[in-house]
Amino acid sequence: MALLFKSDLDRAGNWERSLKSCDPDLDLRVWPDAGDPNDIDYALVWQPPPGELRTYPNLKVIFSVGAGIDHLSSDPDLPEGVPIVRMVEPGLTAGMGEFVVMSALAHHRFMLDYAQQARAEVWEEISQISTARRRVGIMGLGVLGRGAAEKLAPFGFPLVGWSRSPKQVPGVACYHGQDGLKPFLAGCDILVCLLPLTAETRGILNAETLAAMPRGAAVINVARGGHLVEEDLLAALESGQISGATLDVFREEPLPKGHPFWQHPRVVLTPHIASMTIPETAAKAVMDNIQRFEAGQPLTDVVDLDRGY
Ligand code: NDP
Ligand code: OXD
Repeated sequence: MALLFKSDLDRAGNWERSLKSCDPDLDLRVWPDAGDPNDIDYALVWQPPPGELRTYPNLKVIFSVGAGIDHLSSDPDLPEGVPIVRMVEPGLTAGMGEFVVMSALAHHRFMLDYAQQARAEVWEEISQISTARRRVGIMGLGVLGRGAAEKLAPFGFPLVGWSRSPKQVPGVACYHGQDGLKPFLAGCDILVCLLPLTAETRGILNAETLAAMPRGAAVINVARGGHLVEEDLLAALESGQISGATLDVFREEPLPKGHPFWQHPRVVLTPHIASMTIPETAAKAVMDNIQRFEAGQPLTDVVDLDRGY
């Protein structure tokens, strides 16, 4: 059984060590040294070159190093009939929860305003409001959205959520579908986007949806850059409809030099690091799934390519 591994983020070799510690006999091939393509049974990959996965004729399962699979589904030459498994592992969920809490608290406690004041050497208080008066909305109530809701709950923010199908999440007022979108947005003082990027969700953060939020709301996009119409956010920041944004993902990554977000006083940006797959915990999730598959049991976390996530 041979596993091909490809990620540009294994600078310390943690993945190799972690996979081997799950199964010391694992025949691990690290891309581009795949050896005989016929040997490869499984691939664990992040952003493989388009067409690459088709060159392994005996490939049984493709594992995504990330929770998102748009780096795979965008490949027009993906091998047909090979299941794709997205990453679900506790380290990734925990990291996202931390980032969302940090960002929500920063907007709640006016940190953008204080940063601007500090640059202008202004010493001025802004009245504090209770978290009970700051509603946080989470678009996408999947593994990461629900994980973020759990981490936000103890702070006392009223939580609302939006998903494709009806959901019941303890402590979260849940909306779903197109009909639920506007009522959901109307209750978001801080909006967190944790949707997968699909044909339905591309461009979902746009002039219309930003206008449907309460005036002065904040946006946290930790999903994909393709969810946000960047020009519409810039206009909404300009008009004051949106008071600030935390952006971790962008239409083009790395964010091009000279992009207006870089210097924008109402934008906090990070280089797609809201959360990271942690090799130690993720290797176990992948190897457990492979073991299940080899034992003839169903895989977990398989992507429905028709749905797009
Ligand atoms: P899941 O598949 O577990 O959850 C997706 C959620 O989105 C589900 O609740 C789903 O609804 C909802 N959804 C999908 N399509 C629609 C739609 N058209 N309308 C309304 N709701 C919809 O994904 P994860 O939580 O694991 O991950 C979410 C995304 O986070 C990833 O796809 C990735 O893009 C991003 N990500 C970003 C990272 C970063 O560092 N910036 C790190 C990791 C992930 P339903 O429940 O009804 O199916
Ligand atoms: C992911 C990511 O999808 O890191 O896991 O963006």
